[in-house]
Amino acid sequence: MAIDTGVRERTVEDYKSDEKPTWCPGCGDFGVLNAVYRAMRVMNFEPHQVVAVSGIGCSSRIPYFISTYGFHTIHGRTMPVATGIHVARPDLKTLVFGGDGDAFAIGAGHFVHAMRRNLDLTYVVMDNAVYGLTKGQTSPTSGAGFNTLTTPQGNPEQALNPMLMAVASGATFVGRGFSAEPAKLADLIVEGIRHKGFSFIDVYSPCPTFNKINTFKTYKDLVAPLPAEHDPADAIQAMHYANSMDPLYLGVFHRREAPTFGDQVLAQHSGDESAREKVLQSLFNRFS
Ligand SMILES: Cc1ncc(C[n+]2csc(CCOP(=O)(O)OP(=O)(O)O)c2C)c(N)n1
Ligand code: SF4
Repeated sequence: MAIDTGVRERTVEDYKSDEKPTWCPGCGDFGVLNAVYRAMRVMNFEPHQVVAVSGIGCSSRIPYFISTYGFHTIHGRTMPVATGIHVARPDLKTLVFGGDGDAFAIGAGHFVHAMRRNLDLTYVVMDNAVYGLTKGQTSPTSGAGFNTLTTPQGNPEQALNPMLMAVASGATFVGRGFSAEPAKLADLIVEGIRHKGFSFIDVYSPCPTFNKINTFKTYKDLVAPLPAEHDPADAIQAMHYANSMDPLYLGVFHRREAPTFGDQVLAQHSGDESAREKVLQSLFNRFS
């Protein structure tokens, strides 16, 4: 479908592509997609000013369903590709998507360094605590004891806590949402997009087909909004709430201001905006 470049007040329909989602009925990723459409409408983005980047996985199909530019990359390599797009075209809004396997297993190294660099990107991870696309193996966020075809005696590993990892790695915006609450999730995504710097949003997005433990009901019984007195600038308090397993808090855990990767590079070139073009041009010349 041709991308609409007409400037006007947008509706949610403007961000829907002609492709219908191929997810299983009841998949949590529908709620995330719904929230993304809403967030894009609130931002009133021009579709041609946005790039949706993803890895491989059921969740990573999301760029097909959004009427913007899209890049369905390879498993675990969203961050290198998104970094390249962002550095080459900082005028575009780069939104990054993936599953917990894509982000925290094969992509874990890239994830940490993107946060440490404070790239001005928004990363939405659709966390179902399982590998959905490959039919139900454990992922880094699967709980200990989780029984799958590859762990018939139960998962012998402890689950990784992505929220702790993000705060500790220097992410300047860390939030968590739930796909059963798309309106609140949309607000969270909007906050992440408006944040200048790396925004990480982990979303409980159940896989009813392959994960019978981390279900909608499991989360509905456990989730709660972060206490009103929580100060997101306080990283230690953010980690305290991230460590809680009951309740599982939702909302903005951590937020702070820090120079972005782009700010730092610009400062090295004495604020010369054309430096980026010159460096990129010399790279293109070298490889063309
Ligand atoms: C380099 C590489 N290794 C492994 C795979 C196989 N593979 C495809 S998707 C996937 C994991 C999917 O899980 P997740 O990222 O959590 O996404 P979900 O399908 O659950 O949304 C794996 C291991 C691959 N495609 N490429
Ligand atoms: S296998 Fe799971 S994650 Fe994949 S589409 Fe089906 S419900 Fe969603």
